[in-house]
Amino acid sequence: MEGEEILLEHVDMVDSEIERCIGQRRFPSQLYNMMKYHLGWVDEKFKETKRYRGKRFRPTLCLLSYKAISGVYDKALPAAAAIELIHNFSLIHDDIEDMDEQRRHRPTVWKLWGIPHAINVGDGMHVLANLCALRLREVNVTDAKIVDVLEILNKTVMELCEGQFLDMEYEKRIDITINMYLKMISKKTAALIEASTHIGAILATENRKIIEKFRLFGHNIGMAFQIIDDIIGIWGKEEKTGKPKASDIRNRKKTLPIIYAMEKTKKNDKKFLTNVYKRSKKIREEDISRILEILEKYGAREFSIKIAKEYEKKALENLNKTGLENSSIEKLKKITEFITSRKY
Ligand code: GRG
Repeated sequence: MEGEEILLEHVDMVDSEIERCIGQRRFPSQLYNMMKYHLGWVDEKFKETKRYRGKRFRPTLCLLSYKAISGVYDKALPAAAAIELIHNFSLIHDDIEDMDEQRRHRPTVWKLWGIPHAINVGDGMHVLANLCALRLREVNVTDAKIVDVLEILNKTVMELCEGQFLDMEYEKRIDITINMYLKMISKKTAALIEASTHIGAILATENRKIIEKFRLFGHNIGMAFQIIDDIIGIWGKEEKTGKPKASDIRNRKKTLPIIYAMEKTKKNDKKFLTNVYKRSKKIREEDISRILEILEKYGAREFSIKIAKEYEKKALENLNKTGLENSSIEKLKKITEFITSRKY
């Protein structure tokens, strides 16, 4: 089974658990329908659909980390659902902050129902994540472990917030180094992926050494995941990403290929990049073409792939150091491979 199929195998399991949590709350139905829209369960008229769900990559990592140690999924399900809700609430807020009009090939929540509703839908989903995690009581997880899980989840949301802050601040600056970028993505993106494997392991074992290896496994895939996302944000195909071509250049995002090029370029190329990234008016098509040429000239894509591969290698090393060998470990390896070869 390939990485993508392994993710698909877990989508319904995660969504049923989220549904158990949301399903208990029905009024006002429009509020919950907007959440269901964002999760890809209904269309904008609130009619059922299943076409626009995300990859459910983080909860799958949580479930498989748990299963790799325990042999079953049961006790990890409420935590996996909570993690997916945190991811989705942060996307709703991110779309507002970036004024993005499309997500998963459809209009964003704020675009359809306005910013005030979207803020409320996102905040509600954030709280539901904690309520979902509290369902760990119903699968007989000890109170001490539930507190540990809630602490990790809430510290992780704080890291997301810090990472998002840095990302927005860096958009206004042209002196961002690769190290500053790596620190920012470790908070904005890797923290939640790290929490997924960490929590899966915490729920399954008391063995500190194994828990730590799973945490580091998640951290390293998280770093690779964001770097690949940066590559897709520049070179991804519109039909796969649902976003315009070179969308991160259009939005002047300081992603790894751009930061690398800013460090490496000389004379005219450097002057050009600095000028475009300093300006605030809309970026022109010819500027986008020239930036793409510069990135090509300095090997920015190859450099970024190399760094992502290094993180992938570290992720797999940590997984091997758990000393575990079973079908769930094999699936985690396949998902890791998928992350660095994905096109969307
Ligand atoms: C308001 C307390 C508070 C926190 C939120 C908005 C925010 C702070 C953080 C944003 C973090 C963010 C959106 C990071 C980007 C991570 C990323 C690469 C998302 C795409 O993930 P995929 O590809 O999405 O897994 P799918 O669609 O598959 O679910």
